Amino acid sequence: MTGEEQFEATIQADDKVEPRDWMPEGYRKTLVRQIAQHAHSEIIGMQPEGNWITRAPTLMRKAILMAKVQDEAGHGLYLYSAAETLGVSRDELQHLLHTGKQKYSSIFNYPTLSWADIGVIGWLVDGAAIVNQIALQGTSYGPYARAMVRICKEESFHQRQGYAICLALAQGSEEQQAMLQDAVNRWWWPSLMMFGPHDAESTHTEESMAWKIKRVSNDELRHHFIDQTVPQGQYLGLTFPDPDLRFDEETGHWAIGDIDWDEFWAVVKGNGPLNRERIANKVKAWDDGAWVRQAAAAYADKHSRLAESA
Ligand code: FAQ
Repeated sequence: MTGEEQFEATIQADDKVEPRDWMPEGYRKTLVRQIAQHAHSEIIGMQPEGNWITRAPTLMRKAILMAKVQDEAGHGLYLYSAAETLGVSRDELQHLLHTGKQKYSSIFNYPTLSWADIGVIGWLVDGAAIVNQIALQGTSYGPYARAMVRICKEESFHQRQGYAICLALAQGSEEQQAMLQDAVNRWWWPSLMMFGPHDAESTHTEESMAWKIKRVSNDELRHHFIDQTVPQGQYLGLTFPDPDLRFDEETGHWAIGDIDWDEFWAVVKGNGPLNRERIANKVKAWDDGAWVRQAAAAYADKHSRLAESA
């Protein structure tokens, strides 16, 4: 069998493609783009919640939030490692992010204005992330699929800690309930946008589905998330900022109004509320951390020389 035939057979059999296997250049490039974008999202995604670590209302909430934000750093590292197996270096990927040549999820360009935002991010943003990532556990590239299994376990805790914050606020004072409702009003539509453009507008879906990189389309995942989330919001006594939201008896699914795609594309193109600030913070952290990378490299170099001379 040629490499190409082997690749096709692996995809057809639902087996995993591994780093040393032959793969089409387009498959490799699509994976690098998606995995890097995913990794960057985890790292940039630390900023909105990191912003509240010093202001968490209790010591317990602070400890939980610190663990959650730290988990996101870990997710970024698993994903950068998966991308590295495709022949790109982590430094190269950082450079592409810092210069705006690679993207990260639109959702992380919105501000966290109140403590309720932290609950709502866990409930809606991590909730949306899990729906997408559970499907990605079945992706055809082995290192990406395996990273997803571990990430999904941790995301499940993230979603629950967010919902637990929302539940406490929903059962709290009128002011706390209003704060929670305000956060839902601001995060609902951006969370739905996380799944990407409608299938008809999605540039990569057809090819990515054929290669089994993507297993479920953007719209299908979005609908799954809506069906799962609306009853959770109702349980909390919340409303959603969509006058057209209704349960469609015929389809058995929730139907929504129109998504504001102008807002989505403005954010994706760098003009969301906080795009510039997020990247500036990231570049500063990279520059400030140069000495740590140099020290780690010098330490590793010293130990490999010691091992060689032993
Ligand atoms: N933001 O052709 P498609 C997390 C771009 S979860 C920005 O449909 P594709 C956890 C897309 O890149 C968030 N850009 O693209 C967490 C493409 O542009 P390009 C991260 C977006 O790739 C929680 C163009 O639009 N999760 O971090 C977005 O087939 C809390 C056309 O779109 C992942 O990345 C967007 N939302 O499908 C962390 C999951 N949507 O590249 C911290 C893995 C689309 O041609 C705190 N990724 N675009 O210039 C995926 O599943 C896919 O890449 C999609 C997009 C579904 C996001």
